[in-house]
Amino acid sequence: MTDKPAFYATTPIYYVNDVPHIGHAYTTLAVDVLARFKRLDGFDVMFLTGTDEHGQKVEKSAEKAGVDPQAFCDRVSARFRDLAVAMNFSNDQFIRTTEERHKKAVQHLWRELLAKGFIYEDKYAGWYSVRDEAFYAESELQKGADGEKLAPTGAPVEWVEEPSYFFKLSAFGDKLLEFYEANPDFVMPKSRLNEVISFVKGGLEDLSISRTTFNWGVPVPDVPGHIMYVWIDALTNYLTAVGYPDTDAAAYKKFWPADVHMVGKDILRFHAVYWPAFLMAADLPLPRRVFAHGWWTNEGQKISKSLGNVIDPFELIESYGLDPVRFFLLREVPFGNDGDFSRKNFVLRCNADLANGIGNLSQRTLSMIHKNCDEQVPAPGDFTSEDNDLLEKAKQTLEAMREHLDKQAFHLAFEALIQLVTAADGYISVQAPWTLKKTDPERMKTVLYVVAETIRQIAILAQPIMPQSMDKLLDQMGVTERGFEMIGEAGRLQPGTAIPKPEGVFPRLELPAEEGAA
Ligand code: ME8
Repeated sequence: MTDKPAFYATTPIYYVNDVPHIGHAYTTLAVDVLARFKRLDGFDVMFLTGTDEHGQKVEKSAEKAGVDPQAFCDRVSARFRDLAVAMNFSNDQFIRTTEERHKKAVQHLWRELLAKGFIYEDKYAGWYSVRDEAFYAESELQKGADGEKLAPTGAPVEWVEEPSYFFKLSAFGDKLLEFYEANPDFVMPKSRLNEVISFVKGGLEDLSISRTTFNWGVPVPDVPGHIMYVWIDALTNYLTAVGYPDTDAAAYKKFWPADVHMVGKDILRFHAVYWPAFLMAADLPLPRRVFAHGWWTNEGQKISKSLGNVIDPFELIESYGLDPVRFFLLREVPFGNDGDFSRKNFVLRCNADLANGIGNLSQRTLSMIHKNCDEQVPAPGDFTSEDNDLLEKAKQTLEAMREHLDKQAFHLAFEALIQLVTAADGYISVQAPWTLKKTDPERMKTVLYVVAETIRQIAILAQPIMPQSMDKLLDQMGVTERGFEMIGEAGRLQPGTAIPKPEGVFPRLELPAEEGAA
C-alpha cells in the first residue's frame, strides 16, 4: 500500500433475487466514475460492489426456481459480475455475503453489540415486507385498492410474530441528530438529509435483528435457531471488505471510514439511520457520506418486471456501444433527481455531445494535422492570448470537475467538460485554420497544435466516464502519460509525434424508428 491519500467508495450490494437492470448499472457506474477520477487524481482507491445473498426474499426466489439457495446465489451473483465486465467497472472487490470472511465479520459485530449492551431478547410482533426486507409500524402503512395493508413503498406486508433479538435503536435518536447537525454533508442531497432528520425526530423504535421462521442467513452466534436480519448482515459488508474484525489490517487502517456510500433513495434509511447507529454502538468511526440518488423510469413508466419494461443494460450496450451508455446515464439527469430513460433522448444527447462534440472536434483536428502537417504533431510558434486562454481553460476544467465530483455532481462535472469542447470548437471557427493554410501556414500549425493539445486534455479528463473511447483517442495521439498531473503544461504534446489517419471514436447513433419508441 502506498502513502497516497485514500478514497473508499461503495455501492449497495444487490439482491440476487433477480438479474441486474439499468438501476443497478447506474449506481455502480456512479461509483466507477468517482473511483477512476480519484485514481487519476493521485488517490489510492478502494471501490467495492457485490451481492446481498441472504434473507427471505432470496430464499423464496431460490425456492421458486427450484434450486438450492447457494446454487441460486452463485448463478445470479455471476450475472452481476458479468455486468461489471460489460460496463467496464473498475471495482477493486466484489463481495458476496455468503463468503466466510463476511459471516465472521457480521458475527463479530453482533458479539460487540451484545457485549456493549445494545442487544436484548424479546418477541417481535408487527408488520414485515419481504419485498423490502423491512419492518413497518402500523402508522406507516397505507391502504391498497382492495383495502389491504401495504408498505409505504406499495409492497405487500405480512403480520409476523416470532422470538427475536432487538437492537436498541431507540437509544440513538439524539446522538444521530447531533451527528447530522455536526456533519451536514453526511447525507446528500440536502433534501434527503431533511427526510432523514424528520424520520429520526419522529422517534426511533428498537429494531428486530434476528429471525426464526426461516434459515437462509448468518446464524446468530451461540443461539441456535436464530439467523440475523438481512440488513445488519448486508450493511456490515462495507467493513468486511477492508478486513474487519481485524481493525489492525492495513486495508482497514487505510480505508475505513468509507468516503461515500452510494445508494438509491429507496435504501437511505438503512444507510443513514440504522448503519450509523450500529457503528456508534460498536464504537467504530462513521462513514463520511451517504449519497442517495434518484430513480429511473422507462419512457415515463415505473420500471418493473410485471410491466415488462425492465431496461437490460447488456442489450443497451449491444445496441449503442458502451461509452455512450455510460455517458448518457450520468450526463442526462442532475444526479440526485429522478430520471426518465427514453431512447430518443439517449440518441439526441449522445449525438449532440459525443458524435458532434468530442468526436467531431477530434476527428477534424487530427485529420487536418495528418493531412497538412506531415502526419505529425506540428511545432507551434508563439502563443497569442486566445491560444493561452483556451489552454488555461483545460486546467480550470480539472479544478471545476474536482469540485463538482467531491459533491457527486456528475452532471455539472460533465457540463464543465462539454464547455471545454465548445470553447475549442469556438476557437477553431474563429481561428479558421483551413483559411490559414493558404494565408499563414505557420500560424495554422500553432492553431492546430493548440486544439490538439486541448483535445489531449479533454481526453484525459473524460477517461473516468468513457475509458475505452478516450484510451483509443489518446492512443491515436501517441499520449502515454494519462494521469491528471499531465493536465496543463506538464504533459504538452511533443511536436513530431506521429498522428496517423484518425478513426472516429463516436459514430452517429440512429434515432429509434418511431419517435419515442421503446
Ligand atoms: O436494496 N433507478 O438491493 P437491491 C435507480 N440488497 N436505481 C435503482 C433502480 C432504479 N429504477 N432500481 C434499483 C438492496 N436501483 C439491498 C442493498 S446495501 C448494504 C443492501 C439501484 O437489489 C439503487 O442503487 O434492491 C437501489 O438502491 C439499489 O439498486 C437496490 O438494489
